[in-house]
Amino acid sequence: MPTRVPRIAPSEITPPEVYFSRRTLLAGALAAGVSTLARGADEGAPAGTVPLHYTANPRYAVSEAPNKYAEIAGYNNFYEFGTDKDDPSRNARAFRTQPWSVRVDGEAEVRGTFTLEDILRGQSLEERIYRFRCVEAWSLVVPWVGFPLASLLARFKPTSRARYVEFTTLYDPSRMPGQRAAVLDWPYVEGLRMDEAMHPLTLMVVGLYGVVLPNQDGAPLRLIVPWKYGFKSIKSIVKIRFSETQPRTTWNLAAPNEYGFHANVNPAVDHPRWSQATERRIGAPFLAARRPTLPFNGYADQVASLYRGMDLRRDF
Ligand SMILES: Nc1nc2c(c(=O)[nH]1)N[C@H]1C(S)=C(S)[C@@H](COP(=O)(O)O)O[C@H]1N2
Ligand SMILES: [Mo]
Repeated sequence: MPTRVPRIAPSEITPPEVYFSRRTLLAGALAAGVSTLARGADEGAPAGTVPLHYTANPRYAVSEAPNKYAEIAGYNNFYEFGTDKDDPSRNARAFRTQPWSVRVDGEAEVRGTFTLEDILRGQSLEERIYRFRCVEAWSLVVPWVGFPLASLLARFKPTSRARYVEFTTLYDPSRMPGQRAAVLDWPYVEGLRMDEAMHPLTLMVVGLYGVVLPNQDGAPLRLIVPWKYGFKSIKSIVKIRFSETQPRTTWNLAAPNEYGFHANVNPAVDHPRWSQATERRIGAPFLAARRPTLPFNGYADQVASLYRGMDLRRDF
């Protein structure tokens, strides 16, 4: 029988709204404020954003200059809120992410429905400055705030049959207007092999630039897998399912010859309709904007061994 993570006594339950906006966040407002200021007034998160309590993890920080908050929050792919890059920031403004819960299912001893508060309990948030590379050949450097996915998945005690983990985005056309059109096969689904999911680089993200994740970036909970093309980094997650077989993934279903399951950043394997050899850094001056794409997006030392023996041209 699956067990459940013990629930706290009703008298102790703080509504997620209060928990996420007051206890966790404002407790660290001072520390968060300091690091935001250190970046310079024009690059930090604007007024009205909610600071998070986190520590910087220099071990996972690229030396390239981070993009500006306005670039990260204003140039998005989130088809649930429209297909143009500036649609999500406008159309997700009214999206409510509280209350939020995540259903955990499949090959795990611990299953059930967990509130965002349950998911965050016991996790300490860290900031990691990752390169982020979209399959459309643009890139950003983003100071994400989150916690290793591995530390969340371990709590569900995956069984020995769990070889993959599947993630699902919220399906609610009344709140996600882009879902009223059949642009993609909703809800958005993605998946990782267990060893990829448990890799220390794989981050469950709740914020960026020291503040709570803007809706357009996948609030309240999204994945970041920095060595894979951006479409693997699924947003607004409501379901996690452990499985024995490889899950279906949205972009692979939409165009299997263009988007593979693995989707490792690979300058040597072109997209059928364009080159993947270089990328355009959003916001960089025109002449500096184009730069060579790195194998595994620059994380080869840490992840190439996961794919030893695989033909990455065939398994793209
Ligand atoms: N649910 C959902 N997740 C998604 C997408 C989407 O359309 N829907 N787009 C993906 C793609 S293609 C990219 S490049 C990144 C963009 O993340 P960002 O807007 O935070 O930069 O989100 C990924 N996650
Ligand atoms: Mo993307």
